Amino acid sequence: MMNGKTLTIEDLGYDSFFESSREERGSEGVRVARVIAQTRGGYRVKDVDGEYVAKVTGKRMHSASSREDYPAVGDWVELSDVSGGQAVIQDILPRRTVIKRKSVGKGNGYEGKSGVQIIATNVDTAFIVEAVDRDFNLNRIERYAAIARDGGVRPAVILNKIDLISPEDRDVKIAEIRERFGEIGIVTTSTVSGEGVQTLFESLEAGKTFCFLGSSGVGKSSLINMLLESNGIRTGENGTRSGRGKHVTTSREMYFLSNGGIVIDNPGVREVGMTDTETGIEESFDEIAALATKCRFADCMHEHEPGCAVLAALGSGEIDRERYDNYLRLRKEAEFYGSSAVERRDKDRNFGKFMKIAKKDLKKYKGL
Ligand SMILES: Nc1nc2c(ncn2[C@@H]2O[C@H](COP(=O)(O)OP(=O)(O)O)[C@@H](O)[C@H]2O)c(=O)[nH]1
Ligand SMILES: [Mg+2]
Ligand SMILES: [Zn+2]
Repeated sequence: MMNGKTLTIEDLGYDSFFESSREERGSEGVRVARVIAQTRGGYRVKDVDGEYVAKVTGKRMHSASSREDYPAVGDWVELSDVSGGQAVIQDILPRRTVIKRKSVGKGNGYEGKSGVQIIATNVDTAFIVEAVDRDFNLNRIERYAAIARDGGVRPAVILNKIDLISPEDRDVKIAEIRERFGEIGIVTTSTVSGEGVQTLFESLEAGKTFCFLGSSGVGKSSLINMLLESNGIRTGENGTRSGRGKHVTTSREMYFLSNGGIVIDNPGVREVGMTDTETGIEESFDEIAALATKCRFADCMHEHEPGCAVLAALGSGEIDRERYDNYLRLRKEAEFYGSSAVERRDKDRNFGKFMKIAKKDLKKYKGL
């Protein structure tokens, strides 16, 4: 595929990490493929020989205790019964990284109305796509950065739609991001002028997996369309070309670029909830975490405790009020999503719904 060469398993993102887990499991002989799309009815998986429509086994379905036990886009899975474009997923190889969130929107049965939703797995870098127009929001970038770091994934920022603002305003936005996030990678792009898309393309290293995160409408799919077309991207007056906006993402899907980069697109995410772990938050607020080590009490919540170094820094202006408020809000959200009874009940209910759909599919699919 790559420049006419034969497709190798490394082109799909496979490496020694997955090879060693196969060795450990003693399953080197078992056929593996990568999950490239999740649809209502099942999965699409790909190996060097082709693509297959795949379902999970009944046995696996019965032993699954949470949605995280199910395959997600990015997973390496072990297959059986590969024939006629169909296959059966027997197991998932251990994940190197997992990007997940608390789902708060309406799910499709696989996701549920609430509960953990896996966005993508085995991702190397998450690009947080943010548009520079009126929706630009540093707090949102912060949330996405937290869920990426939480899953062991390095975040970077794509500032898209820069055709809509002046170079001066763009520099202001870049400075704001720098101030909030320090050394994070930033690429500025426009799918209208083409500016920056080549730079983005070149940053997508062969055999590595990238995930585009961001609200609906920021331009994730437009960017991926442009990246797919590019063997060296043209710049300039292509604002009216028919390709723009032609593919609308309705499901998670993985794309293989001509330079070997692997990109996962995501359907619009209305709101980003936090997962129940707080490590991602702590890492996104390094300076607060650093101050917290100087608080008098080890379990200081930095709200009203005496001897609190965070409150002292707030008082002296060393950290700003907005950032402090944001920290508290994210933390509360994480606590809220972490363990409410209502949530667990909803999760069970939605999991039940998922099982019903899945079992119906299973009946339709002969030979299981
Ligand atoms: N002005 C401008 N519009 C863009 C740009 N990129 C995407 N759009 C438009 O933004 C809208 C949403 O784009 P889409 O790629 O579907 O966003 P997604 O929901 O993040 O996948 C579409 O109407 C695009 O044409 C850009 O760089 N500049
Ligand atoms: Mg899209
Ligand atoms: Zn404190």
